[in-house]
Amino acid sequence: MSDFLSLEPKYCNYKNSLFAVIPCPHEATTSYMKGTKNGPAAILSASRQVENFDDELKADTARKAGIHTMKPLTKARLCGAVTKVFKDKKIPVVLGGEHSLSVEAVKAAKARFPRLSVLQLDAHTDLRDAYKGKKDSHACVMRRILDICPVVQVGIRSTSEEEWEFAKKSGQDKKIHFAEHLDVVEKVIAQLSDQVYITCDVDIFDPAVIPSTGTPEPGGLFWYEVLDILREVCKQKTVVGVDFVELCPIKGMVAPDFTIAKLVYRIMGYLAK
Ligand SMILES: [Mn+2]
Repeated sequence: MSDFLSLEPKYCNYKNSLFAVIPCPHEATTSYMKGTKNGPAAILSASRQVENFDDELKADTARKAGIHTMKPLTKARLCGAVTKVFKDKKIPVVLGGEHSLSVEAVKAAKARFPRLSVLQLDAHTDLRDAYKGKKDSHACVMRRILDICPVVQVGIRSTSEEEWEFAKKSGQDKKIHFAEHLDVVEKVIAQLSDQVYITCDVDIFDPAVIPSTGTPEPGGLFWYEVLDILREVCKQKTVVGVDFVELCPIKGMVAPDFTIAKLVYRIMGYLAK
């Protein structure tokens, strides 16, 4: 796998970099389209085509902050790796892989940042207690994360009766923001604590933008709508780590891979303020 942006050594050595990109090509419980294990490599490869000069921020984030790319690792090693990145005062940027891996990163974040909350960008609530007999399924990831810390959910347009009943009973329904209501940023900011971990399932985007995902849902967000949320959260909160999961590259279709690579770089720009 190539390094993010394939930077010159002085801008990507571990010691001087603010960002640690962690590829985690985990895939075990995907339920519809397969191939998210190829997500990290596709994002890294596409990142080589991203301009280092950010057109929104008018800055070269890589030179300003440094971006180190780690060797790909398994889900079992993710919590330990993220813990070390926090200890070294860096921001982990995890590239998946299926969504279930986020639990490991959030565990590490909660240990370091006790007031942690999670912002989930996703088409699906992922609040099932178990799916196909598995509690660690990608369809249950936010239920597992709710056991660790509060969660605010944005871009949602698919949930099951079981999940909705659970959400109503637990009060989580107030923190579920459906995709049809876009004017939610202020509410989201108010519901998050000051220390935030962002987990971004790429199916937050409309399938017109990102068809390359395991469980696509119509009615998703577009580029500037996703940026508007991320920009404001990064401005008003201490974002301690992020992940981008569930990209399922389609051979010969590079636009979605490039879109996520550019999104990863943009959020680094927001955080390198
Ligand atoms: Mn999803």
